Amino acid sequence: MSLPIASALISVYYKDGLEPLVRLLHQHNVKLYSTGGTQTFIENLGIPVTAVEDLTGYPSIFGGRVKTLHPAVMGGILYRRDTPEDLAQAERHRIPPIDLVVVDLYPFEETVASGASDEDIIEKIDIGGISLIRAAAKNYNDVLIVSSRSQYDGVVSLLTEKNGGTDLTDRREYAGKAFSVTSGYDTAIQNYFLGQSTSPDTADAADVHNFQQLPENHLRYGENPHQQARFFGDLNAMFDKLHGKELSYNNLVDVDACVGLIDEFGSTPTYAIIKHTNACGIATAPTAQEAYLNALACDPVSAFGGVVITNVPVDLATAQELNKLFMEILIAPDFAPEALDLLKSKKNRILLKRKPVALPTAMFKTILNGVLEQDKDNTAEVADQFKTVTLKAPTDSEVRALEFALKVCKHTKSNTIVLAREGQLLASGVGQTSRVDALRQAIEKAHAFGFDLTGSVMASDAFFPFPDCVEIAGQAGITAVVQPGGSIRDQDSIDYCNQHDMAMVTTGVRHFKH
Ligand code: 93A
Repeated sequence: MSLPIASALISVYYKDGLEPLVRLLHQHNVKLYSTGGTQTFIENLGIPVTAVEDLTGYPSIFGGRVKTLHPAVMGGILYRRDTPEDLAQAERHRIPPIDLVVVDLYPFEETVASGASDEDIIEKIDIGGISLIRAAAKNYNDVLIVSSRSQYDGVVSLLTEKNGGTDLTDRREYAGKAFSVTSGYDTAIQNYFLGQSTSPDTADAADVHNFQQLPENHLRYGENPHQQARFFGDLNAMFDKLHGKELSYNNLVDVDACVGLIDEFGSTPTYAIIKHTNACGIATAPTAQEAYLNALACDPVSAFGGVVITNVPVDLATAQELNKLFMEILIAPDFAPEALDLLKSKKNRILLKRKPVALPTAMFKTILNGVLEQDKDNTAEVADQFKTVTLKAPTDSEVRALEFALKVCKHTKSNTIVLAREGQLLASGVGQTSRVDALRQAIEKAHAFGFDLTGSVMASDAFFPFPDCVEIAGQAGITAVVQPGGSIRDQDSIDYCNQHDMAMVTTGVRHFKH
């Protein structure tokens, strides 16, 4: 049965995004109580609100350290509405009920990350807000707790759907989220005291370790329609969606692959086309249009229905070419207005404008009865780290092609072989159980799309246990190779290269990706 809300206490640090919730509560005649800054915000909306001081009969003291910590507040949240003794005590002590608590805590982690002084950081340890959250979550039987600003939209939808009330299951769900907020908050404080706070360069990246604290997005389904799925994260912080439908689970996975790949390429105009997380085309060129056309040329068949990303604003000339492709998503740092108008002509095409946001440095995967965590693979070896192991050194152009191929290789599923020339992917073999198969697949694909591999280069994600790969590569006309090295039979591959006028460099760094 839906329980109506008659009164609410709102105490939030960041006020943005709060307005729709306050207006909705006002529409439902909810009596509002609030703390200083939040009270001013609500008053400025022209909505009546009672100061918490008027509820407690006590001023905010000690520079705001004690403002809601009072029996009238905690009691109003905690008393059991179905227990006669509690009802009698509430009446005797004139404690009115509080049916909804909305809190957005002091931004502790953000303050640490900003490099603030110890004194300022300590002041940002929220005491009253945490207590409000815990109290309201404990009494979820009677009270709804909204424990973070990331929940405003969700709660507005819920209250709209249920005509201003909530069911017990809703309140229990929000109580669960509340305890994950408070435990995440305390973990951040604990880390600070243990000297393990986030480093400044990842300061504004989402803390994925407490992922349940991040905004929760329901997805229509998971990897397949029979799988349910959610995404925890703030997509709005990362992208402005300029056009198109909701992103699906697979879209998100491909968008992530796109972002990881394009970030390897700095600011030289680059276009990449991704299918099932692997690049089926990528190119860098002096102009954006050329980069896109060269990327598309790699494998125009796979590009159909792909996800496209670029590191430069989309201009009209490139948009005219892009518009010919059926693609799911296009991601760019910006769009020229005429380009945007043109690209919007396809109803379902998703257009994302990417914002500069620091990304988490850790990655997770559930396996067996636990979770694997590892650092992201964030090195890509460049010319300085290449060690020439053959008699012949690669030419300058081959070095640039090897750098390019290696970056793509790092973002392609293992086992992989990437074939490229300067600024253009020619073909790759992806996700094969043998590296020889990956190479054969790549050669076959390159030929199928009309590329002559003479003078092209090859990158391998891991070392060659036998010389078979360089033999096949040499026969296909490939002249330079980059690989980690480290096989006990490295010399066999090197010998073959020396006998066939090929250059090989090693990096000492393996790039498996599964
Ligand atoms: O300093 S506190 O720990 N003491 C309190 O009693 C208290 N009550 C609410 N901080 C407290 N809050 C926090 O104040 C809330 O969690 C929220 O972040 C902030 C809202 O203050 P204002 O409405 O004045 O902007």
